[in-house]
Amino acid sequence: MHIVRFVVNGGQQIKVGILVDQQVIEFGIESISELMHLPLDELRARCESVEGRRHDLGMVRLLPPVDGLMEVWAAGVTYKSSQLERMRESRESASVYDRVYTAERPELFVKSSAWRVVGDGEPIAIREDSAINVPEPELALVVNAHGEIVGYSVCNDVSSRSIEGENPLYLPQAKVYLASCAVGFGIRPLWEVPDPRSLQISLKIRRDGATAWEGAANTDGLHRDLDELVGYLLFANRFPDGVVLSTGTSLVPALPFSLAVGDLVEIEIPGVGSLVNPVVSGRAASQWLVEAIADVRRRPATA
Ligand code: DO4
Ligand code: MG
Repeated sequence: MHIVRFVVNGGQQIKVGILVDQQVIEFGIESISELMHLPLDELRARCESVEGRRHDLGMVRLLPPVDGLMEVWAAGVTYKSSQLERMRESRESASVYDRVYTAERPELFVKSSAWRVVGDGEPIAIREDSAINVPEPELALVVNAHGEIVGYSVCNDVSSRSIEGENPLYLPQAKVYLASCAVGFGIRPLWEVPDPRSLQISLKIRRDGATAWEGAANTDGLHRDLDELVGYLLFANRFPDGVVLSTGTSLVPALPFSLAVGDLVEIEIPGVGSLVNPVVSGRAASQWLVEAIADVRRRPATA
């Protein structure tokens, strides 16, 4: 089962439901945020008793499961490979990555507000002023307004390695720009994921009909507890509509690999979900995100 946000094909009214066996069943509400107000046990009861209108999957368009006041945050340098690659790209600032990997306090940063999140099949962007750009496939935690992890999704923390590598203080520009954050097609509820610390994460980058890069990892390599990451995120903050916390990447293509326009980035976390996005460049190519705030039909055709 996945909790999904969707519109019926060609329609404008956003709905929320569950996706089971290629069918979407409506909850009778219009936002994921509303579900995030429920404590975990009530959310589960709601999901297990949903009886609304049904749609075949082919008759709906799935939207990213993030809305309202929800935000996407991300953790960094949570896997050894991420620490080592950051140290390689950043030369004289290498020690900051070394220190944060072993520090008690994790690195956490704001990745996106809800409206800026790209969904499955929609284009992600690389910056025109960045030479080296990578996808970062990550397990994302979905946390409700009460601070409970209620489910999981897939996040692509698309990043500029050259901008971050120049100076770590440029991290917000390397990480937070239009179409730099993609989230999978739905939320796999917590009660259906027996062990989130033993999930395969695979990444494939297709270019001109061939595989330009591929790799696989497992969340058992995550250096932090999930509750510890959520604990730090909530320590001095509140998320009245819930929050998505991406847990960091362990798949970083070695330098000087960079994403290119026309690439197709495929991420899969079996048991959680998948995310496929073509790559475009520049702000103009992602203007649809701004237009889609008022009209969901402005979202582009999906890959
Ligand atoms: O320190 C930079 C960010 C690292 C990151 O996003 C990751 O490890 O996934
Ligand atoms: Mg990341």
